[in-house]
Amino acid sequence: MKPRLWNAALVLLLASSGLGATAIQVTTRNDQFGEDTTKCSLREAVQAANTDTAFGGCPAGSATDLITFDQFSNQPKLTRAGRDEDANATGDLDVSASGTIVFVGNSTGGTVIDGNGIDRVFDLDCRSDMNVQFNSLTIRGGDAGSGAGGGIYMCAHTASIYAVHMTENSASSVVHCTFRPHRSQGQSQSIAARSRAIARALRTEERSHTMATNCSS
Ligand SMILES: [Ca+2]
Ligand SMILES: [Ca+2]
Repeated sequence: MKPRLWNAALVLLLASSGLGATAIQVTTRNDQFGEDTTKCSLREAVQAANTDTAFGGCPAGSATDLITFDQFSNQPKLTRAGRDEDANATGDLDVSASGTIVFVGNSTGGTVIDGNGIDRVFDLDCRSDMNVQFNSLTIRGGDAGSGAGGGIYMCAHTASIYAVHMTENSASSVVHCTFRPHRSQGQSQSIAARSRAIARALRTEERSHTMATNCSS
């Protein structure tokens, strides 16, 4: 995927925030939560962004957070079992930060976030003051169980996906999306969107389509 696509979106989003972004770099693929303060895991990065407090080796977040991945963290795998938990300690990654949080991978092949079948991968809280964006990464292996959104459950004020590959995600409850450029309707087990969330997946598991928009449960 050409980086300028998500770069342009990122610049627009950060410019609209009116604030400088705090960079939080993930430095391990291990699913840590408070241990090993020499390494910052993806779950710990989300926690630092949620709380605007340094956590587990990650720097404190701020109103606008930019979560990036170094060369040692390109395949984060969730291993902390425990569904139906919204404190970000187990199962899915619970994003609940006020303000803006942007996940920026290195490429769809280079940054692969694996749900490992223990839960969905990302759960975006129903906050009216939260905006979330995913860029240039892959989300795979999420399993929402009886719920919806095996890859991402979106209930943030706005949520956008640019140059993201969703694959091997499963959910018992599917949602309907409009796929572009063919403007056809289809179902997605990867994405469930509510509120004003907009899903723009440039590559999805629905192979005949390139973008998924206006998903609704
Ligand atoms: Ca750590
Ligand atoms: Ca969770």
